[in-house]
Amino acid sequence: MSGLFITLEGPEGAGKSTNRDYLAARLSEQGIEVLLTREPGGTPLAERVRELLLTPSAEPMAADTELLLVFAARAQHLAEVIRPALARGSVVLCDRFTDATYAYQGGGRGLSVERIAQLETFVQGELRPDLTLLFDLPIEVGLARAAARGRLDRFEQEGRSFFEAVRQTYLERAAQAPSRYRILDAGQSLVQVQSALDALLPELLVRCRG
Ligand code: T5A
Repeated sequence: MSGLFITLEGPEGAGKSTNRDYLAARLSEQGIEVLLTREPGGTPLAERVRELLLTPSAEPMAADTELLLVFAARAQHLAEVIRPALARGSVVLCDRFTDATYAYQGGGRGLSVERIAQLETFVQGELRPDLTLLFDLPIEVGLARAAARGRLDRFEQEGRSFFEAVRQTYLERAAQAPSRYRILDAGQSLVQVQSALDALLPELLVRCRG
């Protein structure tokens, strides 16, 4: 594969989608072919799985069901979108990927890291993100941003301890593999976050032109 796989991660309301679009515009201006996508989702079938995962339901979803649905959607997304784009040499900017599974299903739900790692290898083989931008911010700031948009999805209805575990897991993973992660302070104003992204741009352009 010759493209570059960049993921954006972080707790709820961290600004991943907003900044994914901003970064895509900056890279496109420089003549880089960028593919924007997201998880769960990214294909029609995977978007249907996303609906199952995000829509609140009277029937509680078992944590293992949640984990398997996340990876089922990912398998489709990889086959249909991510692997072909990387093979074409595109830069793929993906709003959440498997770090979110470690953070939400591992940290938040308390599922075994070993089991997640087994599924990761089963579904992805050796494919891992080349670079991950972690948008970190205090839980209450992100939840307030999410709440300001209106109705909360199934994950956003979780309690504070769930999101603290999510945030902590992200930070621990970033500390374990610092060469893959760039941590941005997403609690700042949007202008400040985007100026931090601008500061990363020269490095990103070098890697995109690889
Ligand atoms: N999930 C996902 C799993 O459990 N396991 C997995 O493996 C995967 C892949 C997906 C859910 O699925 C879970 C995690 C999630 O709960 P989602 O909608 O993709 O849901 O993720 P959310 O985090 O819920 O998406 P949000 O849209 O809430 O957050 P974003 O994308 O981080 O934030 P964004 O850009 O939409 O911004 C939110 C609001 O804040 C404003 C924006 O304008 C917007 O209104 N904003 C700022 N305001 C002030 N200052 C800033 N710096 C701002 N940045 C953005």
